[in-house]
Amino acid sequence: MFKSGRKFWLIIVVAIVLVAGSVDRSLATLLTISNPGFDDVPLLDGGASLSIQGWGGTGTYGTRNPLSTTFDVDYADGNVAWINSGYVSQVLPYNLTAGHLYTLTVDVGYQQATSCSTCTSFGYMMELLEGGTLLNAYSGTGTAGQWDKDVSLTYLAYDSGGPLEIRLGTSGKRTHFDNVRLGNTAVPEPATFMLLGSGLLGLAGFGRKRTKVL
Ligand SMILES: [Ca+2]
Ligand SMILES: [Ca+2]
Repeated sequence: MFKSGRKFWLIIVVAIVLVAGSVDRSLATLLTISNPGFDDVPLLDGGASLSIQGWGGTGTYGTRNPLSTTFDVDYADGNVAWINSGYVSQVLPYNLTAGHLYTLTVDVGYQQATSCSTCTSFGYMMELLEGGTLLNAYSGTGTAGQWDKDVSLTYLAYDSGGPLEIRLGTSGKRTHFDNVRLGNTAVPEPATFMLLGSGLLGLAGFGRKRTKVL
């Protein structure tokens, strides 16, 4: 009796873990960002413009197609965003949703000292906002000539809110960003687990009753 009870509980736990796992995987998506790789407007190699399609901002910023000698290794991902003393931002067509985990990921690069002798400050920041309110921020330090790939921050939403916004900025000169991604994963809440558990218990109770009658 005790043995079969333990087995029953083990089955419930495994079922919950399996269902929760599949829910988590099926709801993990990348949210659509306008011009996330800054390649909407084609530029010649070495070319630059003082605007970024789909993005607003402060300070001086624009789109750039780096020359092969701009970074230590020839940059292979087309255009990038560049910013001097300010930030670029984009409000997304998605509202903050309770129970979702958001992961903001970008690549950050600084050109070689030989191509910019006055580029001596390598601090940058990335922020995730909701309705103009900061949710989470990350401040990092880059290296001349290098790209830091997949720099990320996360935010787990306990409450729903207004439209999500991404900000990428710097107090320095010629900070480059590329490949902006915002992942969105629905996280099963403890309440979901409890509902699921009680549902399974109800089924179990029903099954036991029938067994008794038979
Ligand atoms: Ca790009
Ligand atoms: Ca190039």
